[in-house]
Amino acid sequence: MAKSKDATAPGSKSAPKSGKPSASQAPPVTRPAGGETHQTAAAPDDRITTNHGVPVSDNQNSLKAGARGPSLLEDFVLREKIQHFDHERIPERIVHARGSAAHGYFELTKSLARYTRAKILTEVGRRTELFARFSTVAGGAGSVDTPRDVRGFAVKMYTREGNWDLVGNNIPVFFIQDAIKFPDLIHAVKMEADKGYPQAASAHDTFWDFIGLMPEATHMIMWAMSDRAIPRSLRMMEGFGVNTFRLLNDKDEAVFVKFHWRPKLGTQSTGWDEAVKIAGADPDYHRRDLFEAIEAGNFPEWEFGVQLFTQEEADALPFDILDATKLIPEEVAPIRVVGRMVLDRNPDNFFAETEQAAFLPTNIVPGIDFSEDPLLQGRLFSYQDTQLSRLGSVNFHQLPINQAKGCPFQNFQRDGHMQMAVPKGRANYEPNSLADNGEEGGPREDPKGGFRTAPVPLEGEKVRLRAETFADHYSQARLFFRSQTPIEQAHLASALVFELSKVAIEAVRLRILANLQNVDTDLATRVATGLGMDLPAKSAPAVEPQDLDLSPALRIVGKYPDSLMGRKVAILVTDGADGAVVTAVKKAAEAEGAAVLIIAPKVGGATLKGGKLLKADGQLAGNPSVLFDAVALVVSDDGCVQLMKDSAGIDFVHNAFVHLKAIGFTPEAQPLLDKCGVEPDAGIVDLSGGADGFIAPAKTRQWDREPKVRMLA
Ligand code: HDD
Repeated sequence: MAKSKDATAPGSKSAPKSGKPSASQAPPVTRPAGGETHQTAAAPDDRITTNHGVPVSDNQNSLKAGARGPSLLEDFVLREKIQHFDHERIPERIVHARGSAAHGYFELTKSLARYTRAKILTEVGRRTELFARFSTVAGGAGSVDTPRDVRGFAVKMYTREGNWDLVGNNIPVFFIQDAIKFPDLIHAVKMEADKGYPQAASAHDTFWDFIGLMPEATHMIMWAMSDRAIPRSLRMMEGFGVNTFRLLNDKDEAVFVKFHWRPKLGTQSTGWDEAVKIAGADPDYHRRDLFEAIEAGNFPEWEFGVQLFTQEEADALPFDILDATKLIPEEVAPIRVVGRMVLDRNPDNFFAETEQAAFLPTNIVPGIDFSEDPLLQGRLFSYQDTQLSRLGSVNFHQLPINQAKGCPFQNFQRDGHMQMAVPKGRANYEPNSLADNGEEGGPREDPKGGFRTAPVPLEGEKVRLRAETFADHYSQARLFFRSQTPIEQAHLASALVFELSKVAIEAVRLRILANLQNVDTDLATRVATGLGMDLPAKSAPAVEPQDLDLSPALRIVGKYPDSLMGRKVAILVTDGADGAVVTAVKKAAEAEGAAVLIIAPKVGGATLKGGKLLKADGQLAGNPSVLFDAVALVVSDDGCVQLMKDSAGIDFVHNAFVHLKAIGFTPEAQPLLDKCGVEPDAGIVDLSGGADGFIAPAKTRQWDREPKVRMLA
């Protein structure tokens, strides 16, 4: 059995039956019937070689002692290949393991020369190459794209003065105030230590146990339970530098700064039920969306903005700007848009670029400086350190994706694991006078142009203390909740109900309810009602929260752009459908910038009324409506009957309805709509009156429909 399998395996070579070639036998080079290889002889430039350059004659068969004999240790081709494969994986990131990235550029539109000497922020019109990676936080590298989670928003800008990495999130605040709590936070949110689950989910005991005992996390929890934590697309997320930084001008005068990225496509989200279903339908939903958009030439773009404020302005705020659990409302310090980021090129290789990219908050350029934020201070150690175990070498900065591409880099650091550079000469120390001897002396310090730290006066005792100014944990949580629209408040409350319903320890649920009352009594009551629990006594806050002026800028609902750019529309077509309606919907949606896909029960397509075949872009079962922003049902009477017998057809329509999407339909689809419980509203559009009426509701969600289809807290 084994013998005949060997002899006929594709690409295998025949060998003498005895397995012992005699001196008179020709080498086994002929291929038996059924064993042909698809390979043809390679030209010298195309041929496979070992890692050391030796051409490989056979990439299908290992070297054996006879055709059926054991493999030989001397087969360096086999050993090298298997050994390299065995070591293909490197440790995934301890957090933000699941990520997707793209290349692009930063372009400055307004100079900040008054505030900074950083060239990237003063040279208007110059384009700086960059690499941006977006990520979830809690899940492993192979987890899905759409859990409820914070998203990392990391941008590496290859400036002319070194790499500047802005390693932020899509939420402007953070869970904790001091870096010393970070390992605890991450242990609590990741898979529970004994069980190894849940993967990529905060809805479990240990996370909420930690949160209940850490009131400073409450503001971040408001964001994490909002729709911001279930983004529609990586292209539709805001980005924030989170920590406060400084800008430093030529005279070393400092001003505080917070960094912002604002997506051209607007900030858009999915619904929770939708996100859960997308996770099953397309675990790579965000990665695919980013890749396909760039491939199609729809380059994602963000405005780059700064909030600038002086020490005096910072002192006047009712919170501490060194506290990363606080934001500065745009209404208090407006965002000045001074540049843009465009992502216009997909990585060539996921591992070499996206996986090996090492973002470091310590990558900063002259004219920008850190603040004393204790979370940031800890980050300044952690990232460099984590790369050493992840990438395994102090020379990780030499990897192409991490290299300072905008300028040369040179110093007297030498050697180390995986050194790629070949420095010449003997100048490996400084100062040296070798130049006086006619030798290469190497680079020198640049007191004027080099990186300088803001001369911030500091004094005090060594203490393990948190400043009193960090003590108010609830005012901004309240500000966020109360600034939301009613629909967003209902989503936030419902998310809390969902997550806490997964918490088995009742005391943990009670503690969260006790804390939530410091945010808003109505919120706490709604969550308690949703949990079917009595509201416990309010917990005592360290500082009584204040009612701050609301910030409508914190909302998403009501701010979707008036366009279909970046959105996907599906036209579900059956045999016998009216081709003219398909064409009209496609044309109208594409005119507004949508990507339109034809979905049919069979991947080959549908035979339209009149006999013409319309090719499909996808088959119904593999393309549920959760993957689209709006759907049109262009069906025949018979086609409708078929769809009503198919759970994929029923789910397609039902989910589009309960996910608040616009549904265009030809009258033949009415029985299907009825079966799926679709009730008329502004988003349910009869296409017999033309396709135009479908476009406006396709640009948004039908928020008014939600109370009809979902019990919200
Ligand atoms: Fe972090 C990765 C963002 C606090 C320690 N972090 C990482 C990434 C992002 C952030 C986007 C992934 C970068 C990439 O795509 O490779 N982290 C943040 C933000 C924070 C924050 C916005 C709060 C303002 N992080 C934070 C703290 C610590 C870390 C307080 C530790 C003291 N973060 C890390 C890390 C990671 C990381 C362990 C894991 C992989 C890596 O760095 O490269 O060093």
